[in-house]
Amino acid sequence: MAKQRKALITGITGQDGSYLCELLLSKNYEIYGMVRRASHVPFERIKGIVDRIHILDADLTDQTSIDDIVSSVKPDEIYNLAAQSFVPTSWNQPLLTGEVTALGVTRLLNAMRRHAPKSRFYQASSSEMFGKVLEVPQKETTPFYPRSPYGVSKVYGHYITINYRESYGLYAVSGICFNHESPRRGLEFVTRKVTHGTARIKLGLADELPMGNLKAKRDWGFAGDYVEAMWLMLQQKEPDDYVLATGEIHTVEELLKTSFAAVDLDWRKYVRVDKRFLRPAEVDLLCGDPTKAKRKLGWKPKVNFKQLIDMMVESDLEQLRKG
Ligand code: NDP
Ligand code: GDR
Repeated sequence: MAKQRKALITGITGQDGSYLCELLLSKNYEIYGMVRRASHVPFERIKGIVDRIHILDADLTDQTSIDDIVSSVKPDEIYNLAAQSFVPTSWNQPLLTGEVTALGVTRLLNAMRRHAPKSRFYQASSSEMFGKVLEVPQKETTPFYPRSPYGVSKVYGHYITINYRESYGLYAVSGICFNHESPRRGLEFVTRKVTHGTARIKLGLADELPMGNLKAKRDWGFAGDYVEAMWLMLQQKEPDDYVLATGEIHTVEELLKTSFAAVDLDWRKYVRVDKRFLRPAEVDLLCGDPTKAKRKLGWKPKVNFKQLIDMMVESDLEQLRKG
């Protein structure tokens, strides 16, 4: 019988961590989830599976704790999904964002180089690196022009991953992921804010939804599809970086229209623009070209935009009805 493979997932309590964990459990991996200390139990997204995995305390800002877990587990695969991932917060906390989202990658790569050099490493890079885009659609070779401290930190994480691959011969790769969403998306991100807001209005729990830039265009997919590509990227013969995207774009306005239409409401009656949600520097348009991932990994997203938003509205209605 084949040896059970061990995966270390940072950010396991986040949206992607929870889907990836379910996927790897279905493939019979032994899962080690890195969790930072909190004053509350942060297992909401993994509550159904937490008994089937090992939880390890560490923080991406603390090299000692990372060294300890990598040297004790010696994982076959490491997925670095942890980050300060909310773009607006990165202007309020630029140094923390740099410590976690940028330098945290180097800390983990250092631990892998020292204690598990045969491991395979996935870095969660982001379409935010393209920022003020220099080409449409964006592909692996498109130059970066980040527009926020978050985007700048992700560019660092991206290049340090390539640098450790080239300097030390590690199997270390980056998935340049475009926005991916789900019913488990944090409430502050635009899709979940809209679907949760729609459900609250439908159920009479709110009567308006304050929003930021309605003209922004994004390439939105389903998180469950994207974690499959992350896994596939670590199963290849040669380490390489890939754009993960749907190739289809929608405006925030279209998102509002689709979400409110799912409950037979007209979004225009409830939405108002509130300057508090505008950003110091905006990313106007992101549209990914997933051709390389399709060709080399055989990956393509299965859930389309309308199915995704319908799924999220349905889930928010159900959760709010339960109270
Ligand atoms: P989430 O914000 O849902 O999850 C982030 C995770 O990082 C949480 O588990 C959080 O823990 C953890 N974390 C934050 N700070 C630290 C720290 N100092 N030490 C250890 N863990 C920490 O993000 P997503 O799941 O949406 O995204 C996963 C990754 O992919 C992130 O790196 C994100 O930047 C990147 N990405 C996401 C995209 C998307 O559309 N979702 C697109 C492109 C890239 P806690 O629960 O304690 O807060
Ligand atoms: P983004 O996601 O910044 O692309 O980063 P977010 O959902 O926050 O914003 C998408 C676009 O919607 C516009 N917008 C609003 N956004 C929020 N959050 N709230 C609003 O009220 C609102 N109104 C309009 C924004 O201006 C923006 O243009 C996400 C994160 O998951 C990152 O970690 C990841 O790297 C990128 O996606 C790819």
